[in-house]
Amino acid sequence: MSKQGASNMIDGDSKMPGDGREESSLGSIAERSEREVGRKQGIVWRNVILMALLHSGAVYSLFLIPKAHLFTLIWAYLCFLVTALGVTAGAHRLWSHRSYKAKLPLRIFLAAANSMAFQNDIFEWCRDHRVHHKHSETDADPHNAGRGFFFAHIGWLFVRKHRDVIEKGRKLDFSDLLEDPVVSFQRTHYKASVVLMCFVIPTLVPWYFWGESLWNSYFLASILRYTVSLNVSWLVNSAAHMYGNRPYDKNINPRQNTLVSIGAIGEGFHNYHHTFPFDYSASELGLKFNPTTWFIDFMYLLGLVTERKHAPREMIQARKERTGDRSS
Ligand code: ST9
Ligand code: ZN
Ligand code: ZN
Repeated sequence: MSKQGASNMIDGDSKMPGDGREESSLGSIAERSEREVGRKQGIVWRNVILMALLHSGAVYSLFLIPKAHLFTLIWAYLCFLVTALGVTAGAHRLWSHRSYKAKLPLRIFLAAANSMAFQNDIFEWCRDHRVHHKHSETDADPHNAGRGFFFAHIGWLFVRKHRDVIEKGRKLDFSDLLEDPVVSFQRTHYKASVVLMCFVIPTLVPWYFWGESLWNSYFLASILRYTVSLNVSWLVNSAAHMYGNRPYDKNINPRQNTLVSIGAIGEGFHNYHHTFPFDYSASELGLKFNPTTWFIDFMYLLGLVTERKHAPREMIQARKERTGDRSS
């Protein structure tokens, strides 16, 4: 593919000269070229190559499934669930949104689970996520869905960040994050923790406990599990910003997407989440399939969670009537 073709795919810009959609005023032409200058972000080939290798490894892993021990498959799924909780209950609902409080042992578990997810350290993940909420669907949004499905899904990891992401991000306060010693420790020891949690432990357990080959356990519990968990997370940025209804706010892009919610253990109710980001359940309580909420509620019963925030029913109803698309 030509360089221009590749960068169009990442930009999601399908306008063609002479297609009758040219800008009509000098002002908008100037604005557009300003935007394009900001978007000229060279492709980071290292990331493209690593992601291509990872995804090829994941496709190869599929052929190992019939040859693997049943316990290895169950283990790979358990690792997927822990990985997912490290992102949903950890980086997302606890550290990005502060939607509940967690005691030290739970924070340590969530940080270890987050290293298993290998999605950047908690500080960096939350920094990008807070900028995403504050500036959704603009150039300051790290995975701006306005630039198309591919960019929002994976393309944003293949280019340097738009300068607006960094400029606008610098104006936000992240001091609470590094004040948490667990977040700070994970950032300092991030590489070692990823090697251990994302690759070594998932691979060694099946080999040690039920004699699985190191080859099978590496490809199934590390490579395949990691690749699936990345894509499921990215679907929240891509599919759940494009497909689904908007019962809470029809003026924003994020949508309710049931399929994404099933994969992402309760994180696909994205119209609700962007409308009430402080809500620890990221969905209306009681109505939805939301394993992350069940986990947080269980930790609450164990005394490891306090101060779960939830939007009151009347507030939700009033908002639905005022800005919802009346779909449910
Ligand atoms: C990955 C992340 O996959 C996935 C996120 C998914 C999010 C989903 C959200 C949905 C919510 C619900 C959760 C559902 C989950 C379901 C789970 C189910 C399983 N503000 O970044 P740099 C500054 S990662 C302020 O290098 P470049 C800062 O000074 C995958 N400032 O920019 C920074 O320096 P430092 C694995 C900011 O050079 C400096 O700029 N990882 C901000 O443009 C440079 O930052 C990879 O593939 C900000 N927001 O490079 C690696 N940002 O950090 C990917 C930056 O030292 N990353 N600054 O303070 C990279 O290689 C690079 O970041 C890059 C951009 C090439 C993309
Ligand atoms: Zn969020
Ligand atoms: Zn979003």
